[in-house]
Amino acid sequence: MKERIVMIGANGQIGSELASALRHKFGAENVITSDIREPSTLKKDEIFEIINVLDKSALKSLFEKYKPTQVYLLAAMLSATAEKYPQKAWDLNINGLLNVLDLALELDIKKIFWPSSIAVFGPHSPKQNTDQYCVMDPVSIYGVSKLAGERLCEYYHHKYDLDIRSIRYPGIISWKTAPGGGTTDYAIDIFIEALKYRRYTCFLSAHTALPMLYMDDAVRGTIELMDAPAGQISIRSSYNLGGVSFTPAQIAEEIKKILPNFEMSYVDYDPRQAIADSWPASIDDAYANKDWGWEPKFDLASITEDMIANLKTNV
Ligand code: AKB
Repeated sequence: MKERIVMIGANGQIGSELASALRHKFGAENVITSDIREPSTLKKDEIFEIINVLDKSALKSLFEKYKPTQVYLLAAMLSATAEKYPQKAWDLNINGLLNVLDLALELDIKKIFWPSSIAVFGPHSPKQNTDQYCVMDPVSIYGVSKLAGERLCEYYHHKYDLDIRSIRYPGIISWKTAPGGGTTDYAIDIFIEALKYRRYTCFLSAHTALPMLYMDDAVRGTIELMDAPAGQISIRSSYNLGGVSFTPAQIAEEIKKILPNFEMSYVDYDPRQAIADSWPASIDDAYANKDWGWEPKFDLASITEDMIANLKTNV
């Protein structure tokens, strides 16, 4: 079957890189990107539409116009911004998802991708190698909305047989597109400031370990999950996906190997610390490995080398 993809929230960190990979795989004419604003660049053969996922009738017209076989819903408010606007975060993260799920049933859209997050875990979840199935008591509104979203995904799969697939993304590190409003954003900011000023003041404390993933791995993993035969997908809430795990102190040490005069300092207090403290330090992704062969390729050293090599020419 010829695939046609509509991506919602395509201007964000993951969307912009995933969209180019999907255009490469399926052809630019078969990937329609959308967001609430025009993207900063758009090539001649790329199709883009302005859409707000909360406007259900506009969303319906978009789906009727392009008749997608797959929808990637990436519009979301991330953890730190969501704490400032909890109602808006809930509205976007949950009602946006419900609009897509309902329209998928109504218009017979076959496959959906929706991103969850490590934010679904909480203070009573195991900290190290956090299991796919364990206590989940998120304390951030972002985590609460992602956990509720996971339950909706599983419900729509079991009740209506919707082929919905999802990944609990850790912090995603990339050099092409900046993230916005996340707790893990320091792991990108640090490279930009290291190259510009040779110093960085981190908003998380030196020994806060968090799970992270390089964008190349995140894009490849997402496409591998979407390509896997439906029979191999045993999890319809969202898959744990591991990459690397490190602290601000460890990434600073790695940067110093390439930029020896780099200096790191830490703020006394930042509200994002409480969010980070409630999240896992590392993730057990055995199900993703068993079900669809997931293996990350980038470690901290190769991430650091690649980030610096690519940012050097842009910063
Ligand atoms: C955030 O920090 O909010 C995101 C996430 C881990 O989902 N990067």
